[in-house]
Amino acid sequence: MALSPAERAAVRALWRKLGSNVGIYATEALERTFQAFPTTKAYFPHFDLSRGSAQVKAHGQKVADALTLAVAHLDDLPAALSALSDLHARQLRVDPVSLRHLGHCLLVTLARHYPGDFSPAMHASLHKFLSHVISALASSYG
Ligand code: HNI
Repeated sequence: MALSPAERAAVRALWRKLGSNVGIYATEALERTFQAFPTTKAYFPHFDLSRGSAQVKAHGQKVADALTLAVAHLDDLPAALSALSDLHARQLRVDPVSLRHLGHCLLVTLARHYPGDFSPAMHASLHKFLSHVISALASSYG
């Protein structure tokens, strides 16, 4: 189900607050994903995955930019993310479970850095947003 107007407003408000820090949090979320769900590391054999890796940081910024694009296109996520869906589902064949692991770690990271904003309603809104992003990315899978 699409995000309600209130859920969209919550996601947009938090994103405004994140400002230029989205890359920092996406990087932390990637580091958490690799540590908490080590099977996800298999997709990055060509990366230095050690803590503080410049490659992970650069990749975190790319993930962050894609998420910011998604926030700007809440009405039409599948179209906005169609090229990325093709990349993840068809070319990289990232399994949907790994996508959900990163979504979970993004949620944990944001809750940790914005505890005062993380009401149950904000939690639900972000979870729904991330679920939509993940569905869009996995939509070419098959
Ligand atoms: Ni993902 C590349 C966004 C989840 C594995 N990924 C990208 C790029 C973006 C991106 C943007 C860069 C594309 C380009 O260069 O054209 N990835 C996202 C987003 C999510 C996500 C928004 C989920 C919220 N990716 C994942 C997950 C995995 C993953 C969960 C594997 C566990 N992604 C990759 C790999 C690449 C990649 C592998 C290529 C990396 C490289 O540079 O070689």
